[in-house]
Amino acid sequence: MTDSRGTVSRRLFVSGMFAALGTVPAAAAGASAGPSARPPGGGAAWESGRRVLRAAPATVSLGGRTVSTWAYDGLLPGPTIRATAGGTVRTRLVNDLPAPTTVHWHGIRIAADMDGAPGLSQRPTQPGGTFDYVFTVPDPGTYFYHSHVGMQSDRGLYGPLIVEDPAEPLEYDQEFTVVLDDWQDGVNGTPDDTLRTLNTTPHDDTLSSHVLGGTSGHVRYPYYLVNGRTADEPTTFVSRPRVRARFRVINAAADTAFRVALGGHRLTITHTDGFPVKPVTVDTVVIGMGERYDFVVTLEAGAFPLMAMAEGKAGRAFAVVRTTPGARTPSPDGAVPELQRRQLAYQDLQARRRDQLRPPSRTVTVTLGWRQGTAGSEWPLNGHLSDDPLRLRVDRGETIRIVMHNDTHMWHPMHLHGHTFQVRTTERGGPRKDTVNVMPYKRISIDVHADNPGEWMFHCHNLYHQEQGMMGLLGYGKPPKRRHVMSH
Ligand SMILES: [Cu+2]
Repeated sequence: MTDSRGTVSRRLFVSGMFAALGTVPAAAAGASAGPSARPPGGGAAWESGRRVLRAAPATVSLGGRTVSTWAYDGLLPGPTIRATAGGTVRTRLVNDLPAPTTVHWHGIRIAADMDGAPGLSQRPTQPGGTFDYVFTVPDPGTYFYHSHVGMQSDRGLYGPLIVEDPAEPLEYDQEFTVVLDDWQDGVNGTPDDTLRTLNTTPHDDTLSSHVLGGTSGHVRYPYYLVNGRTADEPTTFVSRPRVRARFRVINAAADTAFRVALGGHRLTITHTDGFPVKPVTVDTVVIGMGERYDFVVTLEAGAFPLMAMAEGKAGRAFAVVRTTPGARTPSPDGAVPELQRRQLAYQDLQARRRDQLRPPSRTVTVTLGWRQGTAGSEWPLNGHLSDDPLRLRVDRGETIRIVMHNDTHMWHPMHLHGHTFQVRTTERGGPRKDTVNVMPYKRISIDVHADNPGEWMFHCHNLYHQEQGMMGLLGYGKPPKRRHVMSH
């Protein structure tokens, strides 16, 4: 049984099981078994007690084809970084890219100067340079890291960050990390080329809501990936029947939400954006860019499709969950009826009692807008673009409510750095999250407890929208220097 507050310890027979299967225990540590299995830690290098994370041009295999891109340690996704809650991550970024870069530790309640926000918390690290990221990880859960410079995270510059709970209350036998991505880099130009194309193509705000059905993004990608592999030569997650498996699903895509289901199984959702929720069992979950979901499944015997449909687009990411060696491999084109069954809604999610925030002392409204600018679409927050950003001011210790009103036809997965807010699906309830989809023409309220002083980015995690200006700031105390104080 799932019991997010229970006392039953996780059964740790994982490495023994993998020995029996003739594969490596690293498969239990997040990498998939099968064609994309890799050695523990990806053969990480160390310098001065810091794990080296090397950002560099790389040639990677997506399965059937090979592409040139930018990646961490030559891997796609980047290496899984694991830590224990309360512990310290020590990572030395080595920038061997031909461009400045930073690493953002998405979702971590981090010290502001380690947040990797270029021009805000740090200067980007120049080509040939290094930067030491040293920070504690206060909260367990499923996170990820990615470049926060320009379009770089739409290349290969992302990887999982898993923070383990030393007193893990969730009972499971084995875990898999599932990283979803939309991919074009090295296939038909670069993400920067795509951004330039978007900026020179007139955008019809009235037409596309029908054509695209309120889609999460603009870009038709040639590939959608699970753990760096296409549907044609998919990742295989190897387990055994009756194993209780925890899936940590991360949407690292720039412009695509995914509708995820596992054929033949229901999903018991246990966490979103790292934080536990009261478990709820559904058939499918839609995951916006920057969001994460953990779910547990008791696996049946056979081989099953793990399907991630690109929401509002034609295309899919696909992997195989195999518990029986001889079972026929499912087709990426096969039907997965669970995709049409009960879908998780935010209203289904409830934080634990101890994670509930106090009622807010005040409310601010942020309107998510669109307008045609001289150089393409602009996506302002209360009329402000990132070059003159909306500045939300908070006092340390207060809780404020931000009501986001999406006045556009596109999704906006809004992400706040340095905090995990509470989505108010009811006046007193809702899940803790750091990224929330604000659907076309809808409103959503989040409460933010100001417990981590700094100047923090608050932005759309559609990378194209972010680069077209959809970025504000949340900061503590009096605004630094510039006069553009937030308006309500
Ligand atoms: Cu957006």
